[in-house]
Amino acid sequence: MSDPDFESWAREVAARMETVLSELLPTKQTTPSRLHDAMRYSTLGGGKRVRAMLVYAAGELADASPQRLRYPAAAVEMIHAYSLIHDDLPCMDDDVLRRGRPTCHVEFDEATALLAGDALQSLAFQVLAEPKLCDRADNQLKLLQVFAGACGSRGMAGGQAIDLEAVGKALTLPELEHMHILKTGALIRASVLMGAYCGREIPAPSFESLDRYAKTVGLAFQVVDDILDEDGDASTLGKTVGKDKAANKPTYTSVMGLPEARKFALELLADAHEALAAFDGRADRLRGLADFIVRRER
Ligand code: GRG
Repeated sequence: MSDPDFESWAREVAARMETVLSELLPTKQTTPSRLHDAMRYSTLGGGKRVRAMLVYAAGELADASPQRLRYPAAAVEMIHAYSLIHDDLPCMDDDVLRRGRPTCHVEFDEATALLAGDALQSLAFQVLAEPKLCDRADNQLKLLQVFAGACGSRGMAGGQAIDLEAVGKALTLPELEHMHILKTGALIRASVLMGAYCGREIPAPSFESLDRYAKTVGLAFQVVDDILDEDGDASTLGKTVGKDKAANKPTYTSVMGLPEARKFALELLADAHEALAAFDGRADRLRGLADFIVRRER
């Protein structure tokens, strides 16, 4: 069932992100204009902005100001756009459709797409070097550490490497879970933790519960992504469906079957709510996001 309050908040965050990202990205007129055009093309005008929403929702829990939160929210969306550009390249998933439009290398060219991804990554870290992003400088360093870890070989890039190696192989459930936690879960977890680091100090037991929520929704996101790749609608998703099966890639639906994968996603949703049980109404956006992540159709 859709929640009109959550939907209007989600639309508001998406609109805010469009403005923030547009301001932080170099203009098309700035030299080299083709590269900047490609960076803007891949970052603006599309995407659900789930990661930015998680930053804002976790920040809300810690009473962080939206003025501050726009920096990690923009940084995570830049890294996400970078990962999608590279993921779509012929040397990786070789896809032509993303967010309902031609992929970056199709619209521009492979070299430009590669550079656009690289430049988005450095811009993301530049944005996080904003002075006094957190009340305490050591929290800003922790934020950077979590974010860098989530992007690297023990995070998203590592998950992608395992994904590429797994083509045509049968993975066990623990192996599949490990791949998904790195490839998708790490950046989603980092989104939540970065939002929290921007606000007041959260006591360690509560921070651990928040981290449990973050890890759970991170895994749930990819389980649902696997379900939608099997069972979703290409025009709603704005990307090619059935690619994992065609590429003979192990997914939750290939390993567990579609009904079991759906059941697992709902179990993860219950775990995510359980992790937030001790929080008051300030965690309601995070609760709504867990529902959205698991029940989404795109
Ligand atoms: C960028 C550090 C870095 C490394 C590159 C290419 C690559 C290594 C990693 C790819 C990781 C990847 C593409 C994971 C899939 C994540 C995923 C489920 C993407 C879809 O996310 P949505 O549904 O997309 O949030 P929108 O379009 O709504 O933003």
